[in-house]
Amino acid sequence: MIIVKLGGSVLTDKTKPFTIRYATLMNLISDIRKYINETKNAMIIVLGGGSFGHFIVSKCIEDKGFIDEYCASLTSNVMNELALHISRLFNISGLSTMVFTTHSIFTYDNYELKGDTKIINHYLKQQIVPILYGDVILYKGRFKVLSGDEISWYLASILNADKLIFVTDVDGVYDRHPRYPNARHLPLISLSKDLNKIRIETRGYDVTGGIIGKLKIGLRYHRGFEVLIINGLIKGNLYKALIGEKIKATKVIP
Ligand code: IP8
Repeated sequence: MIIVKLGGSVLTDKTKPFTIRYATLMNLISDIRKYINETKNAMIIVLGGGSFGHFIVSKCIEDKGFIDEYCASLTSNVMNELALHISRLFNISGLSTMVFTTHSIFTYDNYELKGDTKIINHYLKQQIVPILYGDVILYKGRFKVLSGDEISWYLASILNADKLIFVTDVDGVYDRHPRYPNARHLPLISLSKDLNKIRIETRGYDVTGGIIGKLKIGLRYHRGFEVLIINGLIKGNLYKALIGEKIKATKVIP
C-alpha cells in the first residue's frame, strides 16, 4: 500500500489565496491513474492545505490570535470542498476515489494522534482510493490544525505502508532554501542525525512548518518504510517515484 501526500505547494499557488495549479494537478492525477491501472496497488491520497486551509488559518490567527469555531468551520468546509473537487477530477480520469471527512476520523488522545483506520481499510479493500486532507480538529476544547503530513506519517505507520511519497514543489530537501544558488541538495536524510543540517524558511501562507515540520513529525512515526520527498512540478516524476525509478529526490530514513 502506498500513501501519497500531495502538498499544498504543488496543488496550489501558496502566495495567492484559493488558487489551484490545474496543469500540475492534472499531471499528478494522470501519473496516479497510470500507476493504479497498471499495478492495482492500494493507495491513500492526503492533501495539504496550501492557499486554501493555510490562508484561512493564517488570517484567523492574524485577526483573532487563535482558531475560533467560525474559523474552524470555514477551514474545514473549504478543505472538504477542495478535496471533493479534486476527487471529482480523479473520477473524470476514471479512478474510484472517495473523500473522508478527516476531522470525524481523527482525534488526539493525550497528545497522541488516533485515527479510525478500520473504516479506511474497509474501503481500501474494495479498490477505493481514500482521499483525506489537512483539517482542523477539536482537542481539549480548542481547535487545532492537523497537518496532512502528520496524517500521512500516521497512516503509513499504522497501516504498514510500503512507501510514503511527499509530493512538493522542490526536488526534496536542501541544506538551505533552494532559491539560494549555493543550496546543496540532500539525496538522503536521516531524521535522527541530520535535522540540524537544514535551515529553511517556508514561503506563502503556511501554519504547519513546511518541509522541516514534515521531517520533525516523521521522528515520531518512521518505522523503516520507504519515504521519499519528490518534485511534483516535473511531469512524470510521481509515476517514476511510484514504480521505483530513480529521480532527483530525497530519501528519508529513520
Ligand atoms: O498543508 C494543513 O495541512 P498541511 C491543513 O499538510 C490546514 O500542513 C487546514 C491548514
